[in-house]
Amino acid sequence: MGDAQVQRGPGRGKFVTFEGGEGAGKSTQIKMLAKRLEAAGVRNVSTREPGGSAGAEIMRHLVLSGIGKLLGADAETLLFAAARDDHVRNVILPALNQGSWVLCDRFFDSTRAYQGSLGKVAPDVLNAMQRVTIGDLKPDLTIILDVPVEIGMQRAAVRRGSDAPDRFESEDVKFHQGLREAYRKIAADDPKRCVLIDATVEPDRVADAVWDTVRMHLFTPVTVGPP
Ligand code: T5A
Repeated sequence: MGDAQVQRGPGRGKFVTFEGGEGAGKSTQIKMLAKRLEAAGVRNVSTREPGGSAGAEIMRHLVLSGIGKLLGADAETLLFAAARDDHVRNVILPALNQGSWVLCDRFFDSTRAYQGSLGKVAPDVLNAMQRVTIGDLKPDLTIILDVPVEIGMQRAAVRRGSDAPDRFESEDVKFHQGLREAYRKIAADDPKRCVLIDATVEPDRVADAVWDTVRMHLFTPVTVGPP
């Protein structure tokens, strides 16, 4: 993240990340949460990984083209890390430091699940990449949308229509099952930051669960003083 600094204190925006397998409904829920925050007077920016900044969007085309599969999991991790570095420096930190909330579709938990658990990249490599790209920038809240593999893959297929499946969509059912388990473990290992939400129900009901979670975790309660 170069010279970019994480500011602390009440003026800083909240950083919320959305995670889950393919077709879990992350983009859908980010749009719905952004509207609710807007209505509540909370300035917010929606972004995504890989991508979200000019440099990282170029990297997005590269990684989703499948080149990482040819290079191997360690090199693929470096590509995601390079994209994240650009994104954090140019989009996420400036927005948070200006007091805006940031809603991000995937972040470092995706690297831990896809490249770590599934790609078998060693934890010390992941930790080193994390130190370089995000330093001590951690999400204030991570919402993990949980759906059975068949439902997620079916939704992803409907969304892409006649386009070819990308690098990870074309992996087999066993891969996607492993992914679901990896996310469940991430949620269990860090219960203060991560909340697992059942995303099999219709979008409005998932959005209600997301909103309750956001309010409970991130809205400062109004303290009523003595009369
Ligand atoms: N990756 C990424 C890594 O390997 N390492 C990393 O470090 C990072 C950052 C990114 C790929 O890169 C990998 C992970 C990914 O494979 P992507 O194109 O950004 O690829 O794709 P995804 O993040 O997987 O997102 P998707 O677009 O596949 O899924 P979403 O955003 O979870 O789902 P969404 O909202 O687009 O919904 C999909 C469809 O389902 C419907 C929607 O209308 C849409 O048609 N839908 C629902 N239908 C019924 N009920 C609901 N509750 C629904 N919610 C949504």
